[in-house]
This record gives sequence, C-alpha cells and structure tokens, in this order.
Amino acid sequence: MSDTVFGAPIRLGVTGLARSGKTVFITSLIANLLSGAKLPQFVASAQDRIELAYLNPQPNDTIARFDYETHLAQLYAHPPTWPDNTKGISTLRLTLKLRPTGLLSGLRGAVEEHIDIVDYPGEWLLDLGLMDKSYEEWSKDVLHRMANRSFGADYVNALPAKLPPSRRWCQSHGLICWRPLAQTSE
Ligand SMILES: Nc1nc2c(ncn2[C@@H]2O[C@H](COP(=O)(O)OP(=O)(O)OP(=O)(O)O)[C@@H](O)[C@H]2O)c(=O)[nH]1
Ligand SMILES: [Mg+2]
Repeated sequence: MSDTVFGAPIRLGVTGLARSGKTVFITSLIANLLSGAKLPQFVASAQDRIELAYLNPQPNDTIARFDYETHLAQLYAHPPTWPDNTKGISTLRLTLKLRPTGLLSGLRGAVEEHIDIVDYPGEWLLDLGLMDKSYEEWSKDVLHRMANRSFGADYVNALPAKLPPSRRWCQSHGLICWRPLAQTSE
C-alpha cells in the first residue's frame, strides 16, 4: 500500500462464488480495521502504520452502500445470524490514515488512503461467460458439452433436430427446457 499513488482510491473487489463468504469477510475486515486490530497479512497493519481507520461517504451515490452496520449487528446478535445472500452490488469507502515510509518519512505527515470495497452476488461470477454470447451460441455450447457427458447424452439424443425445441414439445417429453420468454414458441 505504501507504493500506491497517493490520492488515487484503491478499488478492492472481493470475489468468490455464491455462499463463499464474501459478505462476512468484508464485514469482518472492516470491523477489524476500525477497531485497530493487528492484521499480520496486511503490511501497513503489521508495520503498525495505521494511525486511524474510518468510514467515509461514498464517491458514487448511484451504487448502494454496503450495509456494514446491519451485517455486523446480525453477527453480534443473540442468537447471531449470517447475512442474507447478496442481491446486488454495493460498496463502502474505508479511509486509512497511514504513517509514511521511506527516507523522508520523518518529514512527512500521515497520508490518507481511500479503499472502496465492493461486494456483489457470487452467482454473477458464473454469468460472466455469458456476456459475449447470444442465446443460440450459449445453447449450442451447453448441448455440445452435455453430449460428451454420460448423464447428458440421453437428453441430447432425445431432443428434436431443430433447436431450441418448443415449450409444448418439452412438456410432452417430460423435459424442462428454458429459453427467454420473448423467444418462446408454443
Ligand atoms: N463457520 C463460518 N462460516 C462462514 C464464515 N463466513 C461465511 N460462512 C458461511 O458461509 C455462508 C455464506 O457467507 P456469505 O458471506 O453470505 O457469502 P457470500 O459469498 O457473500 O454469498 P453471496 O452473497 O450469495 O454471493 C454463511 O451464511 C455461513 O454459513 C466464517 O467465517 N465461518
Ligand atoms: Mg454476499
């Protein structure tokens, strides 16, 4: 962190699949930093350079604020509860006042470093691969992969030659076929 360009906020995206612990981790990280706990893996903390940590208003009002207070209260409640699964993106700005390092550190005052922590629903990760694909391309890829798997081959063989099949055809074969509503043929 001492090597970052001072003044430029750090955007910290916490990533992981759904239910992997992102929201709990972010809540815990913020609580630890605000309470002045020593975090050995965080160099600034291990070197005892954090003079102060505090929450700041967000720079971007169009993105929801990470509801740190509610998540923390849930974890501390009697009985404690885990957060609900995250429905949308949210951010929180944490500001650290850091003692400078280097030769001239004795001459410089503390510097402020903003960290914008981003939380989002883990299931979005699985959707990233869809961003550049049309529905037809995605269907073709899935069916191609299914055909190579023992449990998928029967399903693929049962499908009509013309794809994607109509909802009526799926129902008459006891299959659940999904496609965007706008494109559904009866
Ligand atoms: N024992 C233990 N369980 C945890 C911990 N952190 C998370 N969990 C479990 O993992 C579940 C998911 O945690 P979240 O932080 O909500 O996971 P997430 O990655 O934000 O999930 P999404 O919002 O669905 O993407 C919790 O409901 C707990 O059951 C932890 O530190 N210890
Ligand atoms: Mg979450």
